Amino acid sequence: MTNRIVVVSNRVAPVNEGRTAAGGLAVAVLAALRRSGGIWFGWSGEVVAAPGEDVSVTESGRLARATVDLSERDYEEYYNRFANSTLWPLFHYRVDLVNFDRGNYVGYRRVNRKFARRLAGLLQPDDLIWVHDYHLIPLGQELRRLGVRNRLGLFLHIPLPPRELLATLPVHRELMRCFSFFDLVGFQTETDRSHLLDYLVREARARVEEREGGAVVRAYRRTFRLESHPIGIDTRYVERNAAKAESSRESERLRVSLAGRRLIIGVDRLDYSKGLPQRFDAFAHLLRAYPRHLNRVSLMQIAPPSRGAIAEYSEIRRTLETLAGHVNGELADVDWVPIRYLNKSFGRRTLFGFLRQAQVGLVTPLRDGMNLVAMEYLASQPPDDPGVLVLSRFAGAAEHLPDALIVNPYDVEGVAKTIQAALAMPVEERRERWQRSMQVLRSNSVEAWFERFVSRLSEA
Ligand code: GDG
Repeated sequence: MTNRIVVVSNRVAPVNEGRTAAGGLAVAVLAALRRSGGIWFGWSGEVVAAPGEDVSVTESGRLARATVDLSERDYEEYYNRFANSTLWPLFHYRVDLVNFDRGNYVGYRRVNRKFARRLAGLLQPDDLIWVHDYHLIPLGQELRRLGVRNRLGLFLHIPLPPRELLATLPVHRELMRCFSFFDLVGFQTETDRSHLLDYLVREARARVEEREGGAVVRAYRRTFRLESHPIGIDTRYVERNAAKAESSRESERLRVSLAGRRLIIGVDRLDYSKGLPQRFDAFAHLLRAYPRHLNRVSLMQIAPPSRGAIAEYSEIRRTLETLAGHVNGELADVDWVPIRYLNKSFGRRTLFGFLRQAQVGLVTPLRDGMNLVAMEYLASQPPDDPGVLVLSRFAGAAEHLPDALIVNPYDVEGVAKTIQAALAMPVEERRERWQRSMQVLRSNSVEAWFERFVSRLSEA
C-alpha cells in the first residue's frame, strides 16, 4: 500500500483550475495527490480581520485541499517581511537588500506554529509530509514539538547561499537548526546542497557521511539527509501546446507585428533577482555594437508584477520603466521599438506560443533556484528550426543544461556578444544543442521529480 501524501506550501492552487491556468508544479502536485490520495495544505490567499481556528477542507475524489486564512499582521510579518524581505533577498545573495527585524521573525515563527497546529489535526500515522520552500523552514520543528513522528521532507525551491552570507542573519543558528527536524531536505543543485553541508559542518560540528544519492548528516542530535533533486517541467505538455499555439490569434498578432524581424524573448516575474536591468543594458549594447540589428531585432520582455506591497519591488519596476524608456528613446525608429516591455501576464499556452517564435530565449537571472522559463523556452521550440537559449550561470538550470550558451549576467558586453553568437548560429548547431538539452528535460519531467522525491522520502 502506498502512503498518503501531504503537501504543504505557502499557497495552495485551486483544485478545479484547468491546466491552462495552473503552473506546471501545481499540475504535477495535483495529479500525484489524486493518484496516491492526499492533502494539499497551506494558506488560502485570504487576509481576514480575525481568522478562526478552522481549516477549510474541500474534497475532490481522493484529494483534499485544506487551507487557513491569515490575519493582516500575520500576512505582513510572515509573508511580506520575514519570508520576502529577509529570506528571499538573503537566499538570493542580496545581503544589501535584507531587512531584518526580530518582530518579523517572531511573526514568521508564529505562523509556522499555527500551520503546524492545524495540520497536525489532519494527519494519519503513515502520511508522508512534504513541505515546500523558504516560507516554512521551521514547520518541521513545530510539528515535532506537537509529537508528529511521520516522515517529513522539505524541498527548497530557491538557492541556499554560502555560510558567510547565512551568518549575517542574526537568527541564523535557530533558523538553520530547523533543517534538522526533517528526514530529507532537497535542493535544486549540488551547489546549494554543498552550502548547507558546509554551514552544518563549520557552525554545528555536523558529522557527514556521503552516500549514493546524497549525504547523511548528524547534527543537533538528529540524523537527516541532504540531497539534490532538480525540478523539471511537463515537457510533453509544453511541446504540444507550443505547437498548437502557433496558429493562435495572439501568436499571429505577434508575427504580423514583427514583420519578419527577429525576436529575443524574456519572461520573468518582476523581481530584482531576475537581472532585468542588466538584460536591458546588454540588449542596448548589442544594438550599439552591432548596428546591423537596428530595426531588425526586438526584445520582448514579459514581466508580470509580483509582491507589489514590498518597496524593493516597486523600485525595480521604476528602474525598468526608466531604462526601457531611455533605450527606446535613443534607438527606436518610426516603425520599430527595440524593447517591448509588458508588465502583465498571459495565459500559459499563449506564452508558449510567444516563446516558440523567438530566435533567442534570454534567461539571465543574477541568482535563481532553477528557472523553469529556461526549460519552457527549450520545450517550446520547433524541432527543425530551434532557437538558442542564453542562460545565466547563476540559474540552477545552468548546472543541468550545459548546451545552452552560458553567460555571466553582470558582464553586459559578454552577454551582448553571446546574443550576437546566438543570432548567428547555424541551424545544424542549434539543432544539436537543442536535442541534447531536450534529452535532459525529457529524462527529468516534473512528474519524475515528484515521484523521485516521494520515493526517497519514504525510504528516509
Ligand atoms: C521559484 C524559483 C524555481 C511567468 N510569467 C507568466 C507565467 N509565468 C510562469 C513561467 C514559469 C513560472 O511562472 C516561473 O517559474 P520560474 O522558475 O521561472 O521562477 P519563480 O517564480 O521565481 O519560481 C525558481 C521555481 O520556483 C520552481 O522550483 O525554478 O528558481 O525562484 O512556469 O512560465 N505564467 C503565465 N503567465 C505569465 O505571464 N501563465
